[in-house]
Amino acid sequence: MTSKISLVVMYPKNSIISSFCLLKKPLLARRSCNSNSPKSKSYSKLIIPKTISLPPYVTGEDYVVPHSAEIKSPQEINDMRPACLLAASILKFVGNNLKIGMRTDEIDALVYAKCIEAGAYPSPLNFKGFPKSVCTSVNEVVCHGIPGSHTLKNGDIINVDVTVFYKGYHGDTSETFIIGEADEQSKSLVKAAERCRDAGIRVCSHGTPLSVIGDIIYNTATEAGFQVVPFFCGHGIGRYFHGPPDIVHVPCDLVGDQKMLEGMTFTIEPILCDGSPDIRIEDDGWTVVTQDGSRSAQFEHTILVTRGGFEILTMQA
Ligand SMILES: [Co+2]
Repeated sequence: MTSKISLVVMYPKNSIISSFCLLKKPLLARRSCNSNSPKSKSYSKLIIPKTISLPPYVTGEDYVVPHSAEIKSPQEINDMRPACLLAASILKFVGNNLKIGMRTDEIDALVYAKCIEAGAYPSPLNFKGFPKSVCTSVNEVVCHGIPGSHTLKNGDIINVDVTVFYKGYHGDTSETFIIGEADEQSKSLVKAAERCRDAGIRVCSHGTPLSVIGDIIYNTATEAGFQVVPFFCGHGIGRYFHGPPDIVHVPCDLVGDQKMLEGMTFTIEPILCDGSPDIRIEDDGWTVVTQDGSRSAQFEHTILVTRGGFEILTMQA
């Protein structure tokens, strides 16, 4: 799941600046960049079995998201692995079961059932008021789509974003799937989004500036003829769902020269669109759509920075 950017003047160099209001928030507001303020919060009333441990934002316990990027110990990394692998396996299961005519709330039910069966909590459920267990973002929906009555049609593209809370840690991964046979433009958009994520991952290594991720993603998208939606970033992840560092998917001077360090875990999750990257948030306070109705695609992994490179934690062997 993406976190919302509120960095000042967040836009790719040499590109048309979007007028979206997030751009104008003061830098001081930066740490609130993970916060959403839905106009109507509709918390789910689903009953979670007592055997499943709940994240603090559900129990109401105090918990501290670190103020700076956390360096995890080898033990903490090992403790986090099962959550990441579980998220990957649920995403794969969902991907294998998508079909024309399926409603997005059936996908939600699948994810919920798979989590409960594994003894995990579906992280999006009641996270800042998100009402479902997974985000399903179809076609022009950029991210944070709420599963509902939308029925998948031939040629749709859908991002399914799975995050689980398991054994005290979150693991976060998403993919965009093509339903049936899509047109060439959609296919190349989806391929480019995956390439961008993977290019962003490949540059990760101890000592590399975090800003390099946005540079390579932006260049890769541009070469493919697509734009990166700049308003949503990857995020540090661990015992908390969203924390520092922000992983900005476009070149941005304000990212500064912070370096990746061995033991950091964060997500890389660029969103590409085949039209203007301007967005609008719908009245439910969550669903983000492109202003011009153009399609968007996103891929995400949770990664670990290592001494010599990276490890993709949400990749199954
Ligand atoms: Co995420």
